[in-house]
Amino acid sequence: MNDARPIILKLGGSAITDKAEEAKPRTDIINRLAEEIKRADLDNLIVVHGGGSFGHPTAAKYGIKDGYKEDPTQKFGFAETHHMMTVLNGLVMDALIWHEVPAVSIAPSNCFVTENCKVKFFDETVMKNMAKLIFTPVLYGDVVFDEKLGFTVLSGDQLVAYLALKYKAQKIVIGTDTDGLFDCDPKTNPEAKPFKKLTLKELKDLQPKLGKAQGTDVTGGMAGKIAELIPAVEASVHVTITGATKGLSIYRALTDQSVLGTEIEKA
Ligand code: IP8
Repeated sequence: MNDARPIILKLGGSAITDKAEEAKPRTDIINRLAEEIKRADLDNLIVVHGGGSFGHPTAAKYGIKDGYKEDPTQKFGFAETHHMMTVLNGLVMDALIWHEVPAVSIAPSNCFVTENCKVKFFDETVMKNMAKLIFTPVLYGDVVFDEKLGFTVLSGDQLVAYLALKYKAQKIVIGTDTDGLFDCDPKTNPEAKPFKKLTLKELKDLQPKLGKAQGTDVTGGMAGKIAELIPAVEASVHVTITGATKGLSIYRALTDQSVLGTEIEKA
């Protein structure tokens, strides 16, 4: 029986896929991340990954985020977006299984329902049984049914915050394609300065100024992602945002070692 409060790891779509090209995985990075997860050897880990160049372009093409507009092609778009996510999830699962992590994927479209884009219902039966037997659940940003909109996109970040609140997470680790949050885009501005530590208030002040994502992003880029995380920070969950594309930052953050990145705490 595992009663430990979980550690929630988000693998950002910008880290595990190349957002400049549709449906392009970064398999070398996915493999290295699986190795880091194995090395961390945690029995209370929940992994959530983003959509990157698999989920976002298809969701954008069919306008899935804003709901069902009685356009029958959208139904195919919903199915295709979910399928694209299962393909990316398959690659993440391949790497985790290859590294002998007891990881099992949970499709959010099968157990979450939203209302106006916010989680309204979650069937946690499978998740609870996984926790009892110490499996590593792997969820991902997905299309979901929505009681007001028909359907929408549920971001990995909303899932992370929801699960962190529900299961009183010890901490959240977010792996992205930059070493934390910066005062401007470090990919286009070499003068960009990293934020080493942020309080909830500082994060709230910063959130509207954060940049849009490179490539298509139906869930609002970094500003949207941070907005989703704020409820978890409000509930005193510690958040580390660090680089997942190189080095051992994910392993180090999961095992409470210092990393290059941004630490976010309520106060
Ligand atoms: O990349 C979005 O998840 P995110 C998933 O965590 C889809 O925002 C289907 C676009």
